Amino acid sequence: MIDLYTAATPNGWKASVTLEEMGLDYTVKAIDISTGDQRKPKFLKINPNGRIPAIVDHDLKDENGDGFAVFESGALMLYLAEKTGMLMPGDVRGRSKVIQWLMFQMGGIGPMMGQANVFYRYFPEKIQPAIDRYQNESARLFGVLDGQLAENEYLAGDYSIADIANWCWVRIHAWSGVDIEPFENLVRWRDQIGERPAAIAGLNVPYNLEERMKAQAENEEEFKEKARKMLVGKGD
Ligand SMILES: N[C@@H](CCC(=O)N[C@@H](CS)C(=O)NCC(=O)O)C(=O)O
Repeated sequence: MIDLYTAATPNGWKASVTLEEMGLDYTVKAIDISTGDQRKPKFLKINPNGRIPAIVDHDLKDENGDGFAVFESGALMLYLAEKTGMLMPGDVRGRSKVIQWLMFQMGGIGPMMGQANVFYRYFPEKIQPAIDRYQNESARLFGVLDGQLAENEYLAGDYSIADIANWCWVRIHAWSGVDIEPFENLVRWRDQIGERPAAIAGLNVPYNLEERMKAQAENEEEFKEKARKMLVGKGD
């Protein structure tokens, strides 16, 4: 059995969509990143970096006899792919291609869109050159994905963890203030993956963010205020 420590964010969905695609049994441990659960000592033992997602796989023991913990979403996805033999080919060339597009998300799409979110949505001051820098770089990276998807149904051979990783971020492009309509192949791929039952199920973990926001009438300002506090490590 696997414990998944997560929140309703793109990095969290990368883990839950992967687990859903693999049909693995897992227990959701919701971490409230707006109130600082991720900085509590108990969680820091699982992820010393104090970020979600992380898993503890109780089927494999660490050197102390506890369940094996994995943090960093990309490492977590690779671990699960290796554990199950799913969503990543076994041959050296195919495996390398998946890892390349996974690293593209980890080192490019994630950080650039993440900073676009910070400067476009959450930061109290509007620093236009910073907004432009991160939005333009995100758009440039979308162009790279679009080019790859013009020639290929998925990013690296068959549907893989590389698609899941990039998709979980690309789908929130509007939150980063970056349009994807000019990238028709990217739109096709975004919509295609969005119809997969496992993708739909994974987005409901730990809860459906859009429905929660509507139900709680949590307006954008409150959400942004929570994110601002989180940025300075001051969630209540
Ligand atoms: N490189 C990390 C990034 C994880 C990350 O930044 N997670 C965010 C949510 S998407 C988080 O935990 N934020 C809490 C905080 O900033 O304190 C990964 O891919 O797992």
